[in-house]
Amino acid sequence: MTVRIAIIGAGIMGADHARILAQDVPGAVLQVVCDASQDRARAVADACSAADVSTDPLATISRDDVDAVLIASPDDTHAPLARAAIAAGKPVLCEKPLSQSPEDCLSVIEAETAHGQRLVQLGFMRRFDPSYREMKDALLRGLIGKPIMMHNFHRNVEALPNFTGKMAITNSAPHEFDVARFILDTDYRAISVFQPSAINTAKAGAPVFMVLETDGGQLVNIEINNNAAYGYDVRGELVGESGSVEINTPVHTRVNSAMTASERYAPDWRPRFAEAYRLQNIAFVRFVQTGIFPDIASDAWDGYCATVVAAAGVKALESGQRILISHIGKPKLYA
Ligand code: ISE
Repeated sequence: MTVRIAIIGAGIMGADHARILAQDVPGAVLQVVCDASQDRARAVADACSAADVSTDPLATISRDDVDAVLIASPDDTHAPLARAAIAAGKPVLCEKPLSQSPEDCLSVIEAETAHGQRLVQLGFMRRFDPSYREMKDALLRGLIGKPIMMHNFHRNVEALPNFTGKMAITNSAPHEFDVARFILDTDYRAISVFQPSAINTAKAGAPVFMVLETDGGQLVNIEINNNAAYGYDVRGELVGESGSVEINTPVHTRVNSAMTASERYAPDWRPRFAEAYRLQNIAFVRFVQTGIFPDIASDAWDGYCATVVAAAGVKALESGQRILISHIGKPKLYA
């Protein structure tokens, strides 16, 4: 079955998803590109041979020639558009975060529960990244013993002018909240947040350092530094009682010259996680074709859990206190 997909949002991620679907995902057809700017929608549609463009997301979602929806519009539109897709009974791959408000995430969960079936696959693509997959696999095979700590570093080249410490927690860190929770198979019980005092406060994107305590008794630390200057760099190490697993950045070459060996960094997350996005989008199309939710993908419940942690993290940053994390019981649909 060919899956006709509408992409809502033709910005950085919408354009990237359009390219991936058009080039790398057998069985997917790019049916509509929808964006508030008709010109932007047209540019992406032309580059990826989409059949049509639109500026109306709700009308796009309900079209008869659209089987599934990919949401890559601004963060605050994710939950309302996901609810619209659920109301239309259409599977949706929604970029992270599901919402920055736990209540708004719950409204998506309620809509899905009323529908009786999971339709929302959330774009926490790191679960599909081969390095994190191997980390989880090594843990499950007992190669490192009982897990006790996980270290995470997440660095961007330069923060956008509006990027705040709060956004580091609500926009960047949810990737780590989700992937560490996925690898350790646990929820979190508390979060503490620190910022170095030796920072240039006039510059957007101040670094944030978080320590999370899990229900499984592990410590998870996360450095978010959106002004790392030298490249996009994501590192991680899972430490167990008898070993550890570090993730490696995939690089194809090392240049040896003038007594020096050098490797390139990606300028942003798209090349670093290209394989993860590709595998995630293939899994989504298979989900639409078979009705079987991909076993490793994040769902609306996972989106809610990440947002609950982010909300607690913001409180911890603002208050300087360790904040306890709690959420509602897991609805049956997500068990
Ligand atoms: C951005 O919003 C993303 O989602 C990227 O995956 C992440 O690496 C980046 O730090 C975020 O700001």
